[in-house]
Amino acid sequence: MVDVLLGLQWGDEGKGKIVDYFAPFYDVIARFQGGPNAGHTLYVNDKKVVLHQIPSGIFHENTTNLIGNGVVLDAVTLRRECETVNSFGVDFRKNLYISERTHLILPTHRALDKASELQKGNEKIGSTLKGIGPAYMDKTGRNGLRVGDLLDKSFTTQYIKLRLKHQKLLDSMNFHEDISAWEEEFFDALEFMRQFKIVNGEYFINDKISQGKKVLAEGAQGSMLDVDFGTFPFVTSSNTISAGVCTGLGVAPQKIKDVIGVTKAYCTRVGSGPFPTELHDNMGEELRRIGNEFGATTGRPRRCGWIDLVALNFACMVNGVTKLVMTKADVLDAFDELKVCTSYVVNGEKTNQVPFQMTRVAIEPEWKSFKGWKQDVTAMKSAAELPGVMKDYVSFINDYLGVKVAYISNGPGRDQLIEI
Ligand code: 2SA
Ligand code: MG
Repeated sequence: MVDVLLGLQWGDEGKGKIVDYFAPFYDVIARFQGGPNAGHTLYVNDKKVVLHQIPSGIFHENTTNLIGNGVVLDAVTLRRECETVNSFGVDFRKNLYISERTHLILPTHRALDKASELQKGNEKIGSTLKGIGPAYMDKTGRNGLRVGDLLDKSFTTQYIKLRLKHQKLLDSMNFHEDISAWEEEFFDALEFMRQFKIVNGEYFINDKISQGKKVLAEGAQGSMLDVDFGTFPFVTSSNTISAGVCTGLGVAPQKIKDVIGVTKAYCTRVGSGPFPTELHDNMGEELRRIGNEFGATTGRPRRCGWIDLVALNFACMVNGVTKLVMTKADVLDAFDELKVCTSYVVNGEKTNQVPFQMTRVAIEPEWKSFKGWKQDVTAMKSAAELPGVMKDYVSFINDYLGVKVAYISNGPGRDQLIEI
């Protein structure tokens, strides 16, 4: 069977730590979408590591890691990550597999990403500029190159053809950048990739499932960044929700059992786009400071606000969430008052639904207030120790969503996770 672990907000829910915690209970960890735009932070021997493309099970000796077909892969970033993993004494060659159907991000995809954002000006998406959008465009536009193509002698010809096409596009956008250094690094990295186990991912994973192995599909970004269900156009270019597991790995829906949804105890967003519960005051700054809310890939300050139950409820619905994990609860330790958004007033009308577009309407959140617990929870080990006020906060969220918070994370460490 396959369980899914994914983010329910705009990414950065702390998925990396949670996957790392659950990894020993699974035989295979698989990434099904996204690419180097992701930043999953783990602590290994108390040292911080940020993974972008390698599944978060890599530091567990007996875990197989698969980069699925739904991912867009940057060979240069992958190579760097492999070197990082190596520096921890882990041989990435042993447990890392890549689907031959995985699309490659080319140097010109990165250039196109930049050009597109420049062209958008004030309306820019706030992309991580890793070439994600253009690479997925070439996939759906039926032009992209895949990892399996590397093994074909026509690869370089195909590459040159596609680069030429991109170059014309860049010229028409009046965007000029010398990509020769990038290209050199790219070709070196492709050579490096030859030592990987490139597999037919869909047979690989289905064989594992038939053998009774347990698979965890590791989501990247968050549900509100899903290309179909997120705050379009301020989204990423993949299906981040649980449905993406089927297309991104080649597993049938009946094979999916638990969908573990991760949410922060509050809410953040990096990049542009609607964020109804964003705080523009001191409170928002306090959340950023205490929660250390800066992008793991780009270092950008994250926008901060209170938890949004309207959006979370929507995310639970489209994902079929069976269990919730609440992260960074300790960040709220010092606050006198906490708020949760229980409905929106959209153009004067109250609703509990996420509107189809959120940029051309005025959205006012309606709040329920809670007293803060004003207690350091970071050393607590069991549900019984948690402050009563925190239990009230969580139980309100459980009732609203109709799904239970099964774990609360009370710090960045591996051992700071309390089962409820
Ligand atoms: P892209 O790069 O084209 O997919 O960007 C499109 C939008 O998706 C957002 N996005 C993210 N949001 C949160 N976290 C992400 N990963 C990194 C992290 C981001 C970072 O873990 O911190 O370091 O800045 C991620 N990746 C993409 C992005 O902000 C755009 O709004
Ligand atoms: Mg992240």
